[in-house]
Amino acid sequence: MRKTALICGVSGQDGALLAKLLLTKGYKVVGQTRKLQSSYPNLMKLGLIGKVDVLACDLMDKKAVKEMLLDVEPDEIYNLSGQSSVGLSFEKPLETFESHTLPVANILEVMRSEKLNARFFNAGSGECYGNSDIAIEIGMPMQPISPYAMAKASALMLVERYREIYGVYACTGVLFNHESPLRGERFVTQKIISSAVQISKGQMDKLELGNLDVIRDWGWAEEYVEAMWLMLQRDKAEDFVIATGKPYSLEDFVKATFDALGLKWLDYVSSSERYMRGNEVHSNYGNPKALKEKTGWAASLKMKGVIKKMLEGQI
Ligand code: GDR
Repeated sequence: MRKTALICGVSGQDGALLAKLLLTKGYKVVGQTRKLQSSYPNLMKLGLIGKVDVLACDLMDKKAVKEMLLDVEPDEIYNLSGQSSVGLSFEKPLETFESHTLPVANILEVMRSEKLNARFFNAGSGECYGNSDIAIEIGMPMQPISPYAMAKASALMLVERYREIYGVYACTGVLFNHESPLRGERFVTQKIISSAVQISKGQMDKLELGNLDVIRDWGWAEEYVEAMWLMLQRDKAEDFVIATGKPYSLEDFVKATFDALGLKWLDYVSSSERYMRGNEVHSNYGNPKALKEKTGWAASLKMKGVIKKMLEGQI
């Protein structure tokens, strides 16, 4: 029997990449978006227009969520919706909080009350664990220091408790930074790649960034959506870290990008207060060992591989 997947937040980077993956696996893919739009750039770039059934639903509205779930009857639900920029969450704290917690609460509550026979994946974030000098694993204490991280931490706890108390099949993939050419320029990797390419073509001469000392774990988004799918194929719902396990500084990322284009980064890049955050997580990287043990998944592309692929997507 052909399975049906419902992807909440189908128009974003991960939503579009997951839709592509599930279509190749033979799923019927229904994609939720807040409002119907005249175009879906990410779906278009992946050649998915007409292949995904896009529907509009306000995930903050429990009644609308219930109608959608009863109508679509999904076997698998993936929640990739919400305001995903940590930086922007300092300017829009409440909107960010609601955008990550209410949809999860509504989906879980409908699954519980209607006894839905569906499996639920929620996109979590390594950012919830705050600053850590060691690789983050499930079970470590969460220390959210941004509005975004507080929202994601609350959603993770909702999933955990609904699983524990009500036996709902629900799990969180604690995702670390994962990139692709579908990334918007609000995120630092796309900003660096796009600026470095323009600098190499003589169309730009300076790049201003914030804190270059931060340590992050950058992987390839296409591989991360595979991990999401694998998590829902298990008999038991469990939370996992989805990461490469390799920490790099932002300066490493900048240098490797400029090196790949034959440029000296120090000639072009500066650090400015303008791009610093109200509260910054200095070091944040994950330990993907548990996921590898349970599903065989491991990230094959690490930072330099990610840069190479992003440059290929740009030039
Ligand atoms: P992040 O991604 O906050 O880690 O969240 P982002 O690319 O925005 O920032 C990464 C790090 O780079 C520093 N930085 C800058 N960031 C931006 N955007 N622009 C700059 O000019 C700049 N200069 C330095 C940031 O301060 C930060 O430390 C991403 C998102 O995908 C989340 O949704 C996801 O949950 C986490 O990754 C894991």
